[in-house]
Amino acid sequence: MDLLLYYHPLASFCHKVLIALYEQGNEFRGELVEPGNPASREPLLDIWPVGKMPVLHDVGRGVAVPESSIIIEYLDRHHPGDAALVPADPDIARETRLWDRFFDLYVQQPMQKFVLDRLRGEHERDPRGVAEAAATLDTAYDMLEAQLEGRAWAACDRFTLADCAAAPALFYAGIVRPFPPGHHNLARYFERLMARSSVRHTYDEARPYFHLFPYRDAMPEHLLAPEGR
Ligand SMILES: N[C@@H](CCC(=O)N[C@@H](CS)C(=O)NCC(=O)O)C(=O)O
Repeated sequence: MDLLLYYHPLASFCHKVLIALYEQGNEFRGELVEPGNPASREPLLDIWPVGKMPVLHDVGRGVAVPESSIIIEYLDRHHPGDAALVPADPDIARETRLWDRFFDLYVQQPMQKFVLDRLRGEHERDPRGVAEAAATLDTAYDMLEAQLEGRAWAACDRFTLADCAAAPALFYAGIVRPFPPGHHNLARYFERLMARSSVRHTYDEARPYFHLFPYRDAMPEHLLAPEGR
């Protein structure tokens, strides 16, 4: 198997790349990195000492690629599927990259603030930082409600890198900070994402690990046990 992915099945930035791999139909081998198991982290740290997942190792080409967006761009170029996840048109590609950045920086990162804060001891918590993260998410939800007016997907008329970033960002963000009730475009977009087969596959694999998620108590039933399965 030429493609190895250092990952954890519960990690949202890993979900982003898994969704891309499933969209493209790429075969790969997952190398499990467990945060509490230093030995499992060593190969990842050798490649990328900051220790963040995911990292892709393309054994055939002898290339290691960190950072989820860069990995997806790399796969698009060297192991593409039928439809490019970064469209060829330069203006549409720019929009795609913009919304990819948006989901990583203004949805995933504030969501991570909530999650990491809950993992800390009582005396190490940062209520002000969490309140700032909540305000960022509220602004992001408002911006998305406007952006998604009359659109099926985040950046253009088809599924792209931006939607790979959106699915895991909104999956966990919607649990720690539920979408406002009147945000129907956002709610319908999230439903469309969750119905996509690459996304369903990713969460079917993550589901056995949900008990490790510190907001497990706040997860809605339909995410824990989707209808019909
Ligand atoms: N900018 C990075 C962010 C990656 C990231 O934050 N990964 C988290 C998992 S979702 C991680 O590795 N956490 C473990 C750690 O920080 O030790 C990307 O896009 O890949």
